[in-house]
Amino acid sequence: MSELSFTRPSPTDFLAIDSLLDDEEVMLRDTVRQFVSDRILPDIGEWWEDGVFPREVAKEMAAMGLFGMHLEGYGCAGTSNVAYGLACTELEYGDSGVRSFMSVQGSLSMFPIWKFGSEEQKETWLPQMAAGEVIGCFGLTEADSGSDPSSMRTNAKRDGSDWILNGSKMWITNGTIADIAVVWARTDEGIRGFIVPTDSKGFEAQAIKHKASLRASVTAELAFTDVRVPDDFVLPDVASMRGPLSCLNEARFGILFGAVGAARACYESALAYAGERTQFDRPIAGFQLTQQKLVDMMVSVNRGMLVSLHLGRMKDAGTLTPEQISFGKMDNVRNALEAARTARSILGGNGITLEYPVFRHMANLETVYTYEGTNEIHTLILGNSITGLNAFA
Ligand code: TGC
Ligand code: FAD
Repeated sequence: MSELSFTRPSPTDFLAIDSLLDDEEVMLRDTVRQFVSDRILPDIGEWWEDGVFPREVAKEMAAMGLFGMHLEGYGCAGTSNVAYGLACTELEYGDSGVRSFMSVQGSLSMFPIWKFGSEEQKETWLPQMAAGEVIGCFGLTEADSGSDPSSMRTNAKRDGSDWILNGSKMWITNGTIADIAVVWARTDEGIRGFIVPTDSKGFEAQAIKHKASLRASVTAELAFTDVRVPDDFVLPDVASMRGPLSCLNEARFGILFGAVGAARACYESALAYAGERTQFDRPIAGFQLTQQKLVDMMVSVNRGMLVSLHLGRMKDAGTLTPEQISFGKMDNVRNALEAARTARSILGGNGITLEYPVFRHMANLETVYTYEGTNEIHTLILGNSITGLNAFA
């Protein structure tokens, strides 16, 4: 009788998901992982506490080709969607704010220009944005229009060959450090996208202070008072909510991968802590209740990664639908938040400090749960999809 022998699965890649990646994907993943280990993890606790994200780190991300990496041409790296997703996972292992920076630059600011812009707009802006020389932000949400952005009040009216923009936007990532804002506004022709240089007369950005989440990321309120925008700064190829919602598909896709990174960081931190921390003369990892928590987290991280990879392969094949992106965003983020809370409990009192990454991730994930479509909105998108009944209003 032949003897069967099995290698014990890795606690940090239990289902051997690495084996589903090709060499190029592994290389990219490892490069970003190293960057996070060298440049983010040593200082992120301090940045988070101080409420800053250093611009030079963004420059380094640009030099690695991360901005607009899944877009073709115009100085962009043109990687696969899976590669983009894996980069998000690694960056968010560091901090959701770091991944946010990449999402906003690549998926929310560069993508609309790449998808809906004129040839001249693409050539003007995209190479500089890929290089990190121009930083963008994305203005969709308003104080009174969050989950329902189609109720926006920001508006633009034609004035000769220019447009006059009035209104305000709320919760805008990178708003105070951006060089351009892609602003979505109501016009007589529908919802249009405006590329607004942030030094335009009448443009104001004010940082939102006292955040208890996503602190290593700038969030701002934008105000537009008779901002004059030339017609050739308006995105020509879309005039409806399809414009901003298409950008959200891209960013939500990055988030569904990213959230798994945050969950993995929490799981690994709790696993290491539980192995070292002794109570009642034994490591707390030896208690059944702790093992249950560790196993739940491990399963959740592996399942989240499998879902992400599957959706990534579908996106690369051109078959992924917005509703399927909602599936991943909704489920991976809520599971990551649950994992972070569980990890926090394993760390006991230490779990509430910034000495460990867990509380920071847990607080960040409250934002991730809310932005890019709240958990409830994605639930309703899925409900609509499977029943054919719209329950939004
Ligand atoms: P609806 O009437 O269904 O459709 C209006 C038009 O849009 C098209 N469409 C889409 N196109 C592309 N992708 C999608 N996912 C689309 N969903 C709808 C649709 O075909 C139609 O096109 P057309 O040309 O026929 O006019 O849309 P609605 O206005 O009723 O919206 C429905 C709803 C609630 C799902 C939508 O408003 C929504 O997703 N709300 C959530 C808002 C949200 O996610 N905001 C995020 C703001 S940005 C942000 O949070 C950045 S965080 C920073 C970071 O990522 O780090
Ligand atoms: P609301 O829409 O007021 O929702 C409040 C609650 O009501 C939620 O639980 C929601 O799910 C629920 N709700 C609403 N409608 C329904 C419904 N029909 N059925 C059931 N429940 C419902 N936006 C940008 O445009 N650009 C950015 O760069 C950006 N960055 C952000 C960064 C941070 C740190 C944060 C916190 C937000 C950011 N946002 C950005 C805004 C974000 O997208 C919104 O906060 C989000 O869409 C929710 O809108 P709201 O906060 O107005 O909440």
